[in-house]
Amino acid sequence: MDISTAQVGRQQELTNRFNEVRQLTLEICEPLQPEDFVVQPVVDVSPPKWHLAHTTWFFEIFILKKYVSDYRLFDDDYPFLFNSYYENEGDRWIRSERGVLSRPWVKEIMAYRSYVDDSMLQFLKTTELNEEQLNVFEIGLNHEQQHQELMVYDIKHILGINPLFPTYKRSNLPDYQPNLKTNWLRVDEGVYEVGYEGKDFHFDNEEGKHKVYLPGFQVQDRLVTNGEFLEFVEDSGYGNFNHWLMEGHEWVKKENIRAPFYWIKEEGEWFYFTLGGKEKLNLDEPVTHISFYEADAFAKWKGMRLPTEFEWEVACKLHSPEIPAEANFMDSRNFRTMPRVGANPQFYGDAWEWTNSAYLPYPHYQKVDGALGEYNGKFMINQMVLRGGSFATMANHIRPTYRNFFHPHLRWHFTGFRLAEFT
Ligand code: AVJ
Ligand code: FE
Repeated sequence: MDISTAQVGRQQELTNRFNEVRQLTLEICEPLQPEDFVVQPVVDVSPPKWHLAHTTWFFEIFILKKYVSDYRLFDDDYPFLFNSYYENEGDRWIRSERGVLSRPWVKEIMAYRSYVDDSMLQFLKTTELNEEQLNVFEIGLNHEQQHQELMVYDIKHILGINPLFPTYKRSNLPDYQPNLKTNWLRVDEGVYEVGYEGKDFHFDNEEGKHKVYLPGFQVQDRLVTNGEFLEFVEDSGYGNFNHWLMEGHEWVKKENIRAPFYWIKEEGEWFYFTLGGKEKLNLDEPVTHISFYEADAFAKWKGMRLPTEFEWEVACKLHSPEIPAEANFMDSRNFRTMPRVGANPQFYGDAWEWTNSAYLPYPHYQKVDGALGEYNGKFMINQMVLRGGSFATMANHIRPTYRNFFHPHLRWHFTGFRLAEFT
């Protein structure tokens, strides 16, 4: 079948983006050794090998199997291994045991990727995609970008619990002039609009522009730093139950938490594990690897609070509608948080910001029928919303309306926060 001239350009662009996204996943794995691909230190971490296959399975099941009539699965057993959580797609291997599978080995999974890549490119070259197919294609690309970020969290965890503190990739901080002055960004009391509106790609959970009432408030124009968080640590912040939500306090006691994840105290000096190995704690960088509970306790210790996801979005759209050039995303391959430089507010990149909002559906949220309806909607309970992206997010993946979500106790991902207060 021929592709109409009107759509040739669009499909060529999709082909280029598909190649770019698939390639970046491999680039992220380049520094890894064979053994790194297999381990799963905790249930939240997936072996890099699993991510390589699961992102491939996604295209195979939701595009090739569905829309290419003579398509043959690469391996009939793979869907059982690489389906993550889609009940509509049938039985699957248990999540907590992903790290016990030495087979299929990495080379077989690379062959799986090539096979699916070839089939996808063939499909794009020979078939005019309809609206539904174009949309699923975009979801597949954005899904792989989410997994690229998850792979960086997981690789850091795999290396970071190793007493040898192996280096993923050296990345020396360039000479920098940090701007640690806090400006407070004000937003007047009023009714504002939040949620996605437009024609570009977005996830279903950010859809449905709607009005919210916000009392007058102000937020910091940058993330809280390691230096500031250290003051909380040294002021016995973890030990004073007055700062903590009960769930958080119970978590601190049960897990014996005394500092952000990856912080190490040796002979009175603070170090932390970075993707560049073990380093002296840099006080100027945004703090990361803190749970929602820790962010919330810090805010209470300061006599302040975390912004809600709506306050965050409105402040971002008002004070930083464009992504500034210095934003620290995966694009620059820093693989670390960076001190804030320059005078622009810091809303994008570095670390995802915990907000004081539960992850709930927006008004009129409708999950689509079938497996893809399971993508975001079924997680709308007991998780908190995070905004803004991290140094492992690609700039073309983020928007002011983008809603990430995680359970409040988790901190192996790149989390941070800013403070807010009513005016
Ligand atoms: C949006 C990051 C919470 O980790 O499960 C990956 C992303 N969704 N595959 C997750 C996702 C489907 C999701 N988060
Ligand atoms: Fe997934």
